Amino acid sequence: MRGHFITFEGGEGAGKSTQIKRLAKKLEDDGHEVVVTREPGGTTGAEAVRHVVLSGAAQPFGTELEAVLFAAARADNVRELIKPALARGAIVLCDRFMDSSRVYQGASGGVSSNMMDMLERAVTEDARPDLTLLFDLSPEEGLKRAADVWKDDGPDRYESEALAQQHIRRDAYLAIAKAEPDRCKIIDASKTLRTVSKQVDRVIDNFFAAQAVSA
Ligand code: Z5A
Repeated sequence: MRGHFITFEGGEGAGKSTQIKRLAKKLEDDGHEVVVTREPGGTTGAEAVRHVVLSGAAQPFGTELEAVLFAAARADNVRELIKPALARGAIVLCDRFMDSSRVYQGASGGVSSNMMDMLERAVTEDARPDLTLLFDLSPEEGLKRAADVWKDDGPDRYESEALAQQHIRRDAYLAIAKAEPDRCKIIDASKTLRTVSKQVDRVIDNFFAAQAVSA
């Protein structure tokens, strides 16, 4: 038995966490086992790596090393949390996954596609997302929303980068969605909370309907 692996991607402040929380409750109310996780993080080891990469402590060692650290955190999350949950038949909702590495370390970080492909294959070989919701929002609006939740902590290593970098990431996400239209569905995250929720529910309903047909 295999469950369903659904990832949520997008730039800063796009509304992923808000929608994951809402959707998890809805699916649980419908009787599903739901496992929510995030990247970098999700397990004790991966949360430790999260602190290192998001504080900027690894930045002086270069983007290649950061890519390796994100991959190491992902390997732990996949092995300890995601694969066991999928094997039980659970629905796994993951806040960021492999596309974040493609976009942040690859497209905007300048790590070679050879190295990114190698890391992705090594870590996600038998745990590929069945569905990815891409929350598309202008970086200007996303950073405005994210700033509301920074409070005293301030921006992290990626949020503090120049707006031009954030535009490169948005374009890279849209290119991934174009290249993999079966897996990736674009959500217009600029809409109201209510409208975004409706878009998310429609994508999820279509996904489960398609799964039921192919079962
Ligand atoms: N990273 C990487 O470089 N490589 C990798 O492989 C991975 C990650 C996995 C993790 O950040 C960072 O790690 C990330 C990339 C890098 N870069 N950054 N920054 P994180 O986990 O700390 O944060 P995030 O993933 O960027 O999430 P976020 O900024 O918290 O955004 P969000 O989860 O998409 O949004 P939210 O928290 O749900 O909403 C933000 C605010 O907007 C909040 O006040 C909401 O109430 C509000 N909101 C939500 N929806 C709406 C709508 N529709 N209208 C108006 N306001 C809204």
